[in-house]
Amino acid sequence: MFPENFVWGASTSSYQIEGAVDVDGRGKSIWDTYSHTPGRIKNGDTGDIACDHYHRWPEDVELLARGGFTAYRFSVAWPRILPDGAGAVEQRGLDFYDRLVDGLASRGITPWLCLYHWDLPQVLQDKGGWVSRVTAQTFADYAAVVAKRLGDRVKHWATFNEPNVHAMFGYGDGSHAPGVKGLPNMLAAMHHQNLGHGRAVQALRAEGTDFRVGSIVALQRIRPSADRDEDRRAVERFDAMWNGACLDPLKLGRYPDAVAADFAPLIMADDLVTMHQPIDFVGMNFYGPIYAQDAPASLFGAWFGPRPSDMPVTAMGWPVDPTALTEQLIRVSERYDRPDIYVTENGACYDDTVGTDGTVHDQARLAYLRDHLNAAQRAIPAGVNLRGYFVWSLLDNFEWSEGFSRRFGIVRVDFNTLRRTPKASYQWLSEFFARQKRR
Ligand code: IFM
Repeated sequence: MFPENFVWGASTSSYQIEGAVDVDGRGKSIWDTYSHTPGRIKNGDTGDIACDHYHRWPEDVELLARGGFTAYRFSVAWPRILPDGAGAVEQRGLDFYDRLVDGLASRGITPWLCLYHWDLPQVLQDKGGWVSRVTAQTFADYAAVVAKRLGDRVKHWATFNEPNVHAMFGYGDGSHAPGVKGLPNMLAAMHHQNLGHGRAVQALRAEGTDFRVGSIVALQRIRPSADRDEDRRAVERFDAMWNGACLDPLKLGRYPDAVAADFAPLIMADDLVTMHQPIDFVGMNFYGPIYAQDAPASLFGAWFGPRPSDMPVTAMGWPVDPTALTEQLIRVSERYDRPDIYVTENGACYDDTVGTDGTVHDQARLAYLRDHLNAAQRAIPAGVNLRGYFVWSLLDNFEWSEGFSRRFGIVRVDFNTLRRTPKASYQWLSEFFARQKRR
């Protein structure tokens, strides 16, 4: 059993589900530009319609309520609120999230608002995006706008979702929007998001003394691809860049030793002090262990290597090993002196098959969730202050460069009709939540 008051949530993100990209004055984001660039996304998919959550949100809130979820993490699309990135506020964009927050409250579901899940206004990218220092302050100003409007009802705030992944793939290897490449760009994008986090925390605190504020980072267990000294050294660098670079400055006020020299030229005056604001929780997105190998010619000298050949994988090719979740929770807890931790994303992509009666018996996903919940639970007696678990994701959605070809949802979305059908994993989770609440 999990502790009483444990938070049972589901996570989504704006560009992956909302659609309605030209509605109510929304500006363009980097993902609009990227997905409309031929050859970038599998099958030429875009988020133009996605799950049409912008119009169908009442149905989605109903799914959360029926599933027994006590919390819902969504992200706000910055270009809906500030179509020009800064300056004039689009009230209709705020109205949408206002309705959503009220809808959640009416069903007793706590909103967890994430300010940034990768959909930067394109106009800001045109000025350098996260490679530019200026974006950090522009982000904090945006945070204040959202908090002023929703802060009377939203008390749980995350500044970023996976700034590490966004920087690595969006500004490092170019496989995500905005498609920028190169180590200097990646490092700048990490540093400026860290700075944006610090300034946004200050802005949020000024708006609400009762806010619970944190950041969400993809935190995976990193293991060597092979039993070689080179790969063990690669693990140290990969771990520092992947797990440490967007969390050590926030929690410890410094960059990890293994990458400190890389960031040194970017650090100005009181940057590290600004990044190191007290925060109330660490959000940990976990999918599976990463096997790293020495790769001198790669982006930062260490990269993804082969996994053990007998290790099961999801349809993304990601290794499945729940013990890595327990280990990583303990590691994060110990490194940062036992903060409150929420698993803010965990889930699995499998190629679902639809039965003749329309049902989806996603046994592999169900087993993945069951085993990872067990693994998360095992971290608690080891001293981890684990406070909640959010499944990724409520709905099948736009899986970035994979488009709609990859499904992570516990609810199936037919992307022709937009019909939602809860899968067996949804049913199982809702029964699991009910058992947890009954005692
Ligand atoms: O879909 C993504 C999400 O946007 C961020 N974390 C990982 C998920 C699965 O790839």
